[in-house]
Amino acid sequence: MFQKILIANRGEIALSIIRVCKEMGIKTVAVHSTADRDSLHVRFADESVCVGPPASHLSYLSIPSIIAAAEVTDAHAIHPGYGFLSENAGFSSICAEYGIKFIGPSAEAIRKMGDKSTAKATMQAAGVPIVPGSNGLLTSVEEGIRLAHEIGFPVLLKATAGGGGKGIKLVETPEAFHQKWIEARQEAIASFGKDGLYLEKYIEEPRHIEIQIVADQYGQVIHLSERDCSIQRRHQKLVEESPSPFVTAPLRAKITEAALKGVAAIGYEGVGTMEFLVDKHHNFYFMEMNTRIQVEYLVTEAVTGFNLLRTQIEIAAGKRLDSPNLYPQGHAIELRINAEDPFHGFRPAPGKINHVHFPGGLGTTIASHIYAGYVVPAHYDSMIAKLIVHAATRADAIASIKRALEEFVIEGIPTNIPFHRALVEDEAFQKGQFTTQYLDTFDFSLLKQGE
Ligand code: MV4
Repeated sequence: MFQKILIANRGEIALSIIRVCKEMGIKTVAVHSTADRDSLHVRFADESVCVGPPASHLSYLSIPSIIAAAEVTDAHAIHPGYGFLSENAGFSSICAEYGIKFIGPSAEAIRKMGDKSTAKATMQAAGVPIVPGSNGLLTSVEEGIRLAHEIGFPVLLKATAGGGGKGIKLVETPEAFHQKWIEARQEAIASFGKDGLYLEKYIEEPRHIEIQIVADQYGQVIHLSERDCSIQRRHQKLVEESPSPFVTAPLRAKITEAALKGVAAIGYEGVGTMEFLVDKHHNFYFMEMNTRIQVEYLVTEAVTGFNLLRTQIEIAAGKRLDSPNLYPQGHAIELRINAEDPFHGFRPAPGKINHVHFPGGLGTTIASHIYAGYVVPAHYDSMIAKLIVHAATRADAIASIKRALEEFVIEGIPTNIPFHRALVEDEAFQKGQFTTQYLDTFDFSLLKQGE
């Protein structure tokens, strides 16, 4: 087992990784920017290294600074958390060159899944259902138009280097195709420096269902069932739950089997997520694979009792998986609490937190790095806490989460808690009737100021 791990991240995920390391008897090194000097991850770790100024690209994304921090502290492994360098194939391979274990998959696996068109082709070859569309990249606008006619409009043009909602254009008519093609290519070059586009049939009002998988170094793969992450705003997830209120036992059996088959085909190591779109007829299609631990991992930990962060470290150290596939027990829901103002278009609202009170109670978990007096920096993601409840049934979980939201106090900066309070009162949410388009028609005037 590793004697010392460097955590190349900040916020609650850095804290959670440090906690797990302590329980495993592993020493920890925190890295931080100058903006995060007073952060809890710095205080909780055994050692810390300042890796640069506030801007992420000069600190948490600075590969030379982070490798140097690992070298000087003699850390033999790096946990990348989520975001930042977690899906950076170059970083994974540089770690390997320096004899530092990257806690995650190989550079090759990250690269293969990072190119969305390659990922799709790989999964199709493995027998995983994919959205009908082009076989690989489009080679001309004429080919695109011909194919779109075959598939039927509307279609989507997607940048192969995209993901998480960036670089996607909806094309509703043949007349609009040429213009959208030009826009999509320009955006792809500007955002990713890569112009490759592929075409897909547009799936209307789908659900976003993802399967948590875990693979060891010896080819063993298990799944930990699904999460429903359909409730998103501008491709930012706000609510995640397991099990999905939409997924039936037969659908669960098929989708988890497909996820396992796909992961087994790519020689994968570590935790990962297979994302699927599911239409109203229960047809499901592979969308992309995330090759990291995700923000919503606690939902799966709650319903399975499986320690994902600990397992990541054990697998990286060469331990064999000895768990069967795991299915949800009871129901878990997570709400992401962000420092943003829901009364002003959810604009980011960094600043000083004067007072906090976290909810508690059986089955109520808070994952957060904030405290009274903490200043939320403007330089990073606006997520400041996750509220997770676990109860016997979905109705019980909703009752707990309403109660927990009543207790929750954050003073000094606006947060999206008023949005969550309105959401949990919504009838469609309570009935589990929502798709990825749910928030497009949500009545935000129901939000109440104050409290
Ligand atoms: C789609 C789709 C409908 N049809 N692909 C958005 C994020 C990126 N990962 C893929 N996305 C979508 N791809 C086809 N063929 C609809 C979306 C989509 C979406 C997907 C998941 C969660 C929220 C979403 C919100 C809008 C659009």
